[in-house]
Amino acid sequence: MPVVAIARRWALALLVAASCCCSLVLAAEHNYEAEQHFTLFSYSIQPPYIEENLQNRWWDFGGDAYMEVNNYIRLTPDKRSKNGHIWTKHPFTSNSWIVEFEFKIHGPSAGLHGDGLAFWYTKEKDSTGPVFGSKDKFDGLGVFFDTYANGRHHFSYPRINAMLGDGATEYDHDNDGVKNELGACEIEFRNNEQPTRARVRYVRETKTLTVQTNFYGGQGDADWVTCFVAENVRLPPTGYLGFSAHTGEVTDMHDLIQVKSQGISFSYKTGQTPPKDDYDAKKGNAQQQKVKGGSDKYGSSASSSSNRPPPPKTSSGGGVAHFFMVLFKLVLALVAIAAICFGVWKYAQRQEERSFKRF
Ligand SMILES: [Ca+2]
Repeated sequence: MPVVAIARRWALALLVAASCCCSLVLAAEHNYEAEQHFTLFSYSIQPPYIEENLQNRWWDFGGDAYMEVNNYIRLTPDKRSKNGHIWTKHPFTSNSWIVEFEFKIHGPSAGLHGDGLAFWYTKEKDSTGPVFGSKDKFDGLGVFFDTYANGRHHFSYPRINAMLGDGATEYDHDNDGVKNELGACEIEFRNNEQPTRARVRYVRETKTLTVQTNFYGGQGDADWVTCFVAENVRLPPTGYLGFSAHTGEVTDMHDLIQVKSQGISFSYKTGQTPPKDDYDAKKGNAQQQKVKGGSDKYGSSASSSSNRPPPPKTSSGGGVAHFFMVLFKLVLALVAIAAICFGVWKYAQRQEERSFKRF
């Protein structure tokens, strides 16, 4: 067989290998084939909010929160030093989930106003405290819709950011949580005519947290703007769902309009199984080691970090960043394969020229 024909076969084989590599890179991103969503009615709330007995069977209201039936749940009125919250009565047990909610933060002040509203997924609930009206040193996730800059920053407000609490680390109140933030974005969600919609999505299988907002009211993907995607986020296996808000010296009305929660289930590829979640086991070991070490109750920042899940990778606008990272890997693989093909082709060409010279 002529050398050129052999080279062509090699080049073809390498191209096939390249396309296989591309597929493997994409498949490695997930080990599931499809996802299904199902509504979790007992973790959702919408007008009129209460039943005939003037209670809600699934949610508890507390602090200064009150409701106007059919309109809103007002977590705080436009008055100083108020805080209010609502929490689910039962912990949320779905491994992976999406919580969509509508809220309005508004008030007459065009100058200073605050402080903001928080979304919670935590192991404990109902405790009033300094973090947007809820307790500090929380264990789980807080996503903050912050309207007042406590510190001085290069970015503007309103701003969304999030923190993964380990039950010991304090929220960085004076610096608006910047020290421990998972991700953030600056979005104008105050005094909008229409309620703002937000979506918090957690996929335990990939340990990915996504926060999005929607100002357009539509349900299409194009209507949702990604605030951030954080990877390697390890949440407690169960957590109460909650919302809280507070005012201090500055004020605003913080209204929650409705909450819709969905569970996510995955169909796995043949031979694939869901990854095991060892959140409590790992955390338990870390706590035992800490007790043996004789550190103080909350530990130093160093011991505290040993007790925490691994620090998540942050990517503001990470949906796009994640896409480009996959694209970059693919391009790199293709460039490598193309270089090998080019080398083989050049070699074959030289061999062919030599064989002509001989004759
Ligand atoms: Ca703040």
